[in-house]
Amino acid sequence: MTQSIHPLPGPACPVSHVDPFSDAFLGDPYGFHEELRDIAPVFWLDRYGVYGMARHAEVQASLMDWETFCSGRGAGIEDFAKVKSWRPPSKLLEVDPPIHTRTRSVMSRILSPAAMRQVRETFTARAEALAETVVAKGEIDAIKELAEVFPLHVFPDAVGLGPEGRENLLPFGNMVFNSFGPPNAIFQESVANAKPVVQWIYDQCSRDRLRPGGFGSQVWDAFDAGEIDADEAATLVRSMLTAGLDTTVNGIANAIYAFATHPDQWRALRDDSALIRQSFDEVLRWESPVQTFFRTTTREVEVAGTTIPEGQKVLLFLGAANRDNRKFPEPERFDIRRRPIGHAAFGAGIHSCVGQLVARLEVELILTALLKRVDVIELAGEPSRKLNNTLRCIGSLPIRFKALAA
Ligand code: OVM
Repeated sequence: MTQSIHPLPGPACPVSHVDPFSDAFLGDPYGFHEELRDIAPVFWLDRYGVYGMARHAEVQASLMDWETFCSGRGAGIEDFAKVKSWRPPSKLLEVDPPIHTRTRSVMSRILSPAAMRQVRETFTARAEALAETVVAKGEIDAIKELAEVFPLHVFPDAVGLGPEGRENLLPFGNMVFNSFGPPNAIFQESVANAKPVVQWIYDQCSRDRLRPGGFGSQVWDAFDAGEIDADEAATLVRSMLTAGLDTTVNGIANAIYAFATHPDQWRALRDDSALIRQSFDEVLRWESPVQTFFRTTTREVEVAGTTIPEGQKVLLFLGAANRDNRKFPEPERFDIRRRPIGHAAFGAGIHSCVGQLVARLEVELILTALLKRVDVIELAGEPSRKLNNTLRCIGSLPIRFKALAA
């Protein structure tokens, strides 16, 4: 029994005792998601004293209503109005307009379609070379040898980092994504020995470390132009280094996992490569790399009949919204012909993923390069999970490629 009607004067909605940051939940969230969606449009998670929403309609509506469901009090479980953040808050993820409007416009210009056209050739060459290597090997761990390798090669180069120290990027992202949840063992483990990692990340954000012309250097150009101050510039570079790696690693990993476990879908992609791009949206819907984010209410608000007071943390289950059968028929089915318009994997509204064109480009190029060479992708062993308070991660993914006849 995980559900009861809370006695007054508690929250005016059903209560769940589920812990969305427990090993059991994070290891296999989908049964819990169904339970949470079915409780009510809005529920109270008494383990943490926060509200939650897991149906697509309410998650989407809350993401769109940034004036009521703000980000400036943190996108994690902690309310910045009550406790100081462990790191200086993001100038992008954890701010509201008008600051957000300014920083966001700088970032979306740097990560625009025109910018993608500039990096496309380099990214393509690397995707092709990597596909050549892994298909020749035949059997690989698709995490260590593919999903981590590609973003860690192309993205830091595009940002303009030097060659040293890149091994700090994934541990840092892993830690930040854990920090949006409670300080549980998963989080504690990821912050152990973090000091040098954090220091390295902060060092890379200063102008003199960044190759002229790269994405990072272009952030500093916006400082020169007077659009942002120096603190904002450094922190926006930090956003790129935080949000740009672990997310795309798991996006690629989840794509490989989806196709390896659905051979008919790989065949469908081989038959019609025009489906490549939309197939990534289906991967994102089916296994969303970013599973949850918090918002904080700026006023009393009524949602689907429940009154939520001002100053409440609300946990939005993006991954659960993406498997809501009220929105997506047969949501458990991975089907690349589905057009999952309106999935919440990149969020929605003013905070929707500003780096999504990079993610889309990376996955498109990897799938294209593999598609040219691979007849069948299959599991070569049991994948293992890596638990993270926010991200849906795969720890190891043994994969066998059967090459196309030359
Ligand atoms: C940031 C940031 C960090 C993590 C995630 C994210 C998904 C942004 O520092 O701006 O967006």
